[in-house]
Amino acid sequence: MKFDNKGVQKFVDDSVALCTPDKVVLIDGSEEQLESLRKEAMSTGEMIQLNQELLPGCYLHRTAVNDVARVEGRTFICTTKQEDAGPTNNWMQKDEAYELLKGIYKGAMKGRTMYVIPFSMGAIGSPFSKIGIELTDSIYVVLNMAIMTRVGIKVLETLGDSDDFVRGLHAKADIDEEKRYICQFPEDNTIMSVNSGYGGNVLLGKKCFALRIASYQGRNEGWMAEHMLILGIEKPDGETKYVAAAFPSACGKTNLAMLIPPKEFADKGYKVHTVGDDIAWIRVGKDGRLYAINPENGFFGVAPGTNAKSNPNALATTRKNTIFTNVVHNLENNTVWWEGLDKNPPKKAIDWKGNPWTEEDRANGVKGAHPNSRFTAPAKNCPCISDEFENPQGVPLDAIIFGGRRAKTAPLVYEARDWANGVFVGSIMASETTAAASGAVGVVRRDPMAMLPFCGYNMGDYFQHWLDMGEKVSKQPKIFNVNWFRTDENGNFLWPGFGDNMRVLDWILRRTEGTVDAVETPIGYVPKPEDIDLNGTDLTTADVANLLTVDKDLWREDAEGIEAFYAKLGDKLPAALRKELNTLKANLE
Ligand code: GTP
Ligand code: SPV
Ligand code: MN
Repeated sequence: MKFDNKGVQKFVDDSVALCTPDKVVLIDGSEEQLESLRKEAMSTGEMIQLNQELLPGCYLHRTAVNDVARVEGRTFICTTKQEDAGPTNNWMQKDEAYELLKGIYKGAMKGRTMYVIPFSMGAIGSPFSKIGIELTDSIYVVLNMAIMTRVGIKVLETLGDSDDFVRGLHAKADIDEEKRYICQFPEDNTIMSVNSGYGGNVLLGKKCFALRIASYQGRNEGWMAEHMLILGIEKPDGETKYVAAAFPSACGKTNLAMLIPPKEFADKGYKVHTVGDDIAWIRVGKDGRLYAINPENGFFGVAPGTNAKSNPNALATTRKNTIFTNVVHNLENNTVWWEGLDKNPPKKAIDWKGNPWTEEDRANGVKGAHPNSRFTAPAKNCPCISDEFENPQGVPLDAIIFGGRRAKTAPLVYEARDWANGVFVGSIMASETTAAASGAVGVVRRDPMAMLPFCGYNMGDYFQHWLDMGEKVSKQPKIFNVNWFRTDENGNFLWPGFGDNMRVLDWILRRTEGTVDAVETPIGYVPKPEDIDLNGTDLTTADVANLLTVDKDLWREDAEGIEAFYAKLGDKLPAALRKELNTLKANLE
């Protein structure tokens, strides 16, 4: 295969020589080519075509049972020096990693086709955008990348003869867990992923490029790549304010990004516009404010729990041209189902493992869909997609919100005192683990800025970069922390969440406008309970007061955890954050 771009030519030639595919096919971005690939995937059973009347353009795919989530233990940052990956990443010396991987990729595509996917993260040609080339032997990956990113010839034309592109090589190989590696080489703009066929491990534009490689690029080039949704909130006066929010995996980004305001807010004229649900690239604009784009072109969302009440916009987004992964196949009408979709699980069904899902299974509480089952849906399907979605300059941010899944310690919402304190608040985030990554679920761990699994360099340097970015902007967004997941002694959520989160966003916006007061606590500012609009809920001001308590004993315990985490960063820990921790401790005395 011939390319005008010398760098692309060499990358493809070297990879072909290593993986020895039978055929090489360039993905040109045309609907005809994608359609023929869908047909091929149907003929081999890789994808199942769903009911085309009810779900036009929709397909179902099942991954291997041992391959259903990101694998953090097998994800590596490969650099020359270990210090550059830092204490929070798995590290491999980069030359050793190349050697090891060469052995695994050797001949891995024999008898298979290698697809060459030119893709753009961000609108093609935007000054915010970056280009990648993913080579893969999976049609499922090609079809997902065609939804999640902008793919095709146009991308190659935009790249021209530039060498500024990310090289991604993915081979399914034998889906062998023992030989599964997700390796990022930030110094070489290179990603190598092998022995997996699942989402975040193989859609290389997403976590591998848009966060791990891009966070490193952003530090060198003076911008930020963050695990954040981007949301526009239109107020009754017609003005739209934008916020970005970082929550760990499966902690509510897609849901918040597509929020439908409660009736009382909608009646007043509030509307929500989705810009992104997972990743934000943030730069300083000409006016000195921070601007964010969503580099993706689709949503790779968690299916379970998505329903007409919790997230009608997400559900509507998945009604056409969507790929479902590891959900229940409803054989009654050839559609899909998952836990939390409705109260009528199909009687005739196949579970995510590909086995009949019987009455008995259901009675025994055997789940039909994998807890990390997902939909891949085009952003343009979303009923509330923002008019600014394609804006090459991005949207200006008024607030940055951090948040996690904390049963106790964190209050419903609090506001940082200033930028440095806000960086501290992000750096001390902790959250219960979820099914989005393999391993135990429900264990509290430190997940700074929701970037623990995604920061492509030393976390201490990353914190310093956050502090430095604050210095570069003329109008800093205010920084907040939210927690939708506080529970009572029986484990029930105390806050209704979902659409009702608008009530907290409303307070956040009013704080950015300086039109509402707050109460100072040892950790920052919390609302006066009566300032959270409860109109239309059965909550009382006392309930909100309870959600806003800052328990000094719990926070003292947390401060110990922060201390231990900070200790790991050694002398990479910025002095400003050490000072913030000392202030917190003093405030808790
Ligand atoms: P990734 O795609 O993995 O990055 O996840 P995400 O952060 O986009 O999470 P998502 O919005 O898909 O939500 C994950 C889970 O959290 C789902 O089971 C939701 O039902 C649940 N969830 C989301 N928002 C809320 C909320 O406000 N309250 C409660 N109790 N649960 C929520
Ligand atoms: C996450 O885990 O944060 C996701 C899904 O958004 S994945 O693409 O698998 O990373
Ligand atoms: Mn995510």
